[in-house]
Order: sequence, then structure tokens, then C-alpha cells
Amino acid sequence: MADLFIDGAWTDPVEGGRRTIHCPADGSLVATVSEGTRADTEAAIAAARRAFDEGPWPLTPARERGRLLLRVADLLAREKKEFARAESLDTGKRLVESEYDLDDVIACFRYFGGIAGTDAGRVVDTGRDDAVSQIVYEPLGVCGLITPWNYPLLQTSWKVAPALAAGNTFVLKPSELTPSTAIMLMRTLDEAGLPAGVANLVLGAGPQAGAPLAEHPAVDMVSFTGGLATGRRVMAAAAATVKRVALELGGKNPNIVFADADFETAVDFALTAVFLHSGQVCSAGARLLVEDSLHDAFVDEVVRRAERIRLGGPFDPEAQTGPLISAEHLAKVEDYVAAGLAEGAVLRCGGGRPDAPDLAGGHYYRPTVLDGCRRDMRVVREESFGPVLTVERFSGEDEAVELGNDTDYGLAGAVWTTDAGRARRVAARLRHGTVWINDYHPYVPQAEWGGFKQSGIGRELGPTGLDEYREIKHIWQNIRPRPQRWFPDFPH
Ligand code: TXE
Repeated sequence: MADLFIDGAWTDPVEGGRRTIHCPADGSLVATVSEGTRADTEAAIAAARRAFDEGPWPLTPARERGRLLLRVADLLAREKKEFARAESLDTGKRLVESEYDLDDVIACFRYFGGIAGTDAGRVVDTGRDDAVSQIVYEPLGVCGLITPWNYPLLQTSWKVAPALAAGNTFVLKPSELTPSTAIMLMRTLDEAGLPAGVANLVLGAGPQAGAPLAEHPAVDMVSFTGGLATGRRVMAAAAATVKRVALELGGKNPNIVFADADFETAVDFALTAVFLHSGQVCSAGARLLVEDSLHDAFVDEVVRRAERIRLGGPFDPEAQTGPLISAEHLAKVEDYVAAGLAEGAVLRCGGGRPDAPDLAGGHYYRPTVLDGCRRDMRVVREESFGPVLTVERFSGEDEAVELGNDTDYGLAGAVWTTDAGRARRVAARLRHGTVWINDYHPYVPQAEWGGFKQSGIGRELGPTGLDEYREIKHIWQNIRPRPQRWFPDFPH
């Protein structure tokens, strides 16, 4: 089935390649999809360029664009079950998590649908009676949107919704591992009435189908969510044409627990923070920092509960978390744990694949706790992106902050304490884009999401998330144009 969406039509790739998608939970065949190459992405870019330069979309009143996004949200709500099922089959995540993701996707379209057109810019006082000056927002043009496999549709919605709200056209390149819901979303956008060429979808591997979105001169901005190494490559490629760049590159997020924290709650969230979706979350609390005096009791309880986490596939109602995305990723997680142990970490639980025969066909890894970690270890500094919790100790507020900030990343972090003043002091000093106090993971589309330091560039969600996808233009108008005669000798 033709499943590239270019210029409003479903098309086959120029070179006719196909890729099979397998469910990470059991290896079963989920779908066979197109494998696009550079030629397909270039065709999609050309279509998006035409739709921007000639089409009605960029000049459509923003409120009307917003109404279309609200229609998309309604259609997604109608088809939530089908979308959630497809997302679970591609990612292996529990169906209930995919359903939560869909709720968040719908909320994202509603949010950007609602704010489109509510801010029409501003008039600037020129101090003169013969000129007016105005700040207006305009779309950027063609956006290249590259998304990963851990929250496929959610991360797509964080880019597609604001890009459309601002009046852009786009080419989307989802992860080659999880393309299904992106294909479904194109059908939904089409059904909602988006003009041809505004939304384009290419499928395929990053270096072939994705790279042109960073390189091509006809693309005005590239928005990328994925790993740090690829993010650097995208940014370097975008430099050649001085494109606008937005990057979300993950994090190594400290979860800081003081001795006065509410024990039960902090343990509970320490587990959720790192083991949700088997740690394949950019904001995962994979780095636990525990105050000295609490350390032993806290880690014992985390380990006791981590050992009992039940692994299983998307449709197993008893499962508490699922598999890793691929055999390659599983091997990478195994490497990180081995490196941690070689550097002196103490394995408290997990540290391998499960024995259960019914999990043998999937890429499962047992929830793992590594105690006795130090900040210089590779498993502490880099994103394992797996169910691996590293534990470090600290003594007092200053050391907690110092350790929490000693990372190249800066996406998120949390602080657990019943001392309200300390909570605010620590939150103020942490150099991370989101800091949770006595909580972990919640977010709302009204609040910006994004990282400090090497976690990225720009913000997603929130009112300024929209600014990533629009130009701010100053229009000065002389309303009484007449000769100035500054240069009496100037021929006129
Ligand atoms: O990501 P890539 P991978 C982290 C996590 C993970 C690591 C690697 O630590 O282990 O990244 O994962 C496309 N030009 N995160 O290899 O390569 C690719 O096809 C343009 C954190 O899966 O970054 C896919 O669509 N595009 C993260 C997307 O980039 C290219 C979520 C992401 O893939 C490309 C996922 C290229 N040259 C992984 N090469 C987060 N921030 O949440 C690849 N791609």
C-alpha cells in the first residue's frame, strides 16, 4: 500500500523499497511500509515549498487554522482506540500508556488550536505622526519535522500542531521503527480539510529520508527530537543554510531525595520516574541522588519494589512495563550496565534479561538498580535510555545541587523534601528546563518543555512553543510619505 503522503496523494517511494515493522514485545510482524530515500524527501520538500509559496494556507486567518486543529483533535478523539492500538504495536508499550499518550496528543491539538490567532502582535509607538509601526507574526515557511520512536505520535503532535497553527507547511519524517501512527495522522489531517501539500510524510532511515530536511535550502526550519549525536549532526547540517533549528535531545535527569522527604511517595515516584516505559523517556529520572542518612533504607525499598515489577506486552493487563524498542537498543543498555559494573557500581537488582519463556520473543530487560555510583561513570553521564537506575549519595543542599547540575544535559529533574523553602531553593539552582517538586513526570501543554545545555535548543508547548514556528516581523509604515529633501542636490 502506498504510504508516503506527498502533495495530498498517497505515493510509493521512487526506489520502491519496503521495510517490515515488528512488535518489540514478541517480534510479530506489525506492518510492511515504504522505505523512502532522499528522492522522496526532495519531492515532499518541493510539494511543501509550493504549498507555502502559492497556497492559501500561510495566509489563511490564524483563527481558521486553529479551527482546523480543533477538528483534528475531535477526529483523533473519535479514533483514539485505533491510534492507541497501533502505537502499542509499534512501540511495545502498554495499551493504557498509549491511551494516555493519545489523550495528551488530543490536548496538544486543542491547545494550539485554541491559541492560534489569539495574539495578533502589537503596535509600537513611533513617537511620530507620520508613521505607524507594528509587530506581526508570520509563518517560517517549510518545516522539516524529525521524530523518534519512544512517544511517536505525541512528539509528532508537539511539532505538527504548532507548525500548522503558525501557518507553515511541513515534511514529517517519523522514526523508521514506529511509522504507523504518523501514517494514520496524515489521513486525519486530510479528512480535517488541510489543503494538499501542507502536510507531507516521508518514511525511511534517518541518513537517507531524514537528512535532506536538515540540509535542503528549500526547508526553513528543522525541528528534531532524538539522540544527542544525531542532534549535533542535524544542527551542523542546518548551519549550511542557516536554518532555524529546534532540538530536544534527551537528558540525564537527577531525582534528588532529601532525608525529610515523604518516604512512601518518594519511593513510589522514584520507580515511576525511571521504569515508566522501561526508561525510554527523555525526562526519565534515571539518576537517583539520595541524602546520606536516608540512603540505605530508601535504596532497599526501591530495590524490593523494582524486583517485583511485572514485565509484559502491550495487551497484558498485568504488565507494569514493557520491552525496549529493538535488539540494538537492548544491546546498548546491556553495554551501559556492564560499563557501570566495570567502573565499580554495585548491582542491587536486575542486570539482565528476564528468564520467563513467554518474554523470550521480546526485547525485555529487567528493572535494574546500580548502587554506589559516581558522577564520572559512563552509565551516570550518558543516557542509557533503559530501565537502569543509578544511585549516588549526597550530604546537604549544596552537594545535591552540585551533583544534580554536573551533567552535560539539562532537561529535567526533581527534588523531594518536606521543607518548602529548601524545595524552592534547590529548584531555583538546578540548571534543568523542568524541575518537579515532590512529583515526577507531569506536564501540561500550557507550559513550555525543553532543555538547558546540551538537552536542546528552543521550547516545545506553551505560548512560546508557537514562537519556534513563526517569524516575528516589524512592519514600519510611513503614513504620510512625502519628499524629504535631505539632499538638496539629489536628483529627483
Ligand atoms: O535516535 P536518533 P536513536 C536517545 C536515546 C537513544 C539514542 C539513540 O538515548 O538511545 O537517542 O536513539 C532520525 N539526519 N533518544 O538512534 O538517531 C531517525 O530516523 C536526520 C532520546 O533511535 O536520534 C529518527 O527519526 N535524521 C530521544 C530520529 O532521527 C536522522 C528519543 C531519531 O533517531 C538522522 C529517542 C540524520 N542523519 C532517542 N539519523 C528523546 N529526546 O526523547 C537519524 N535520524
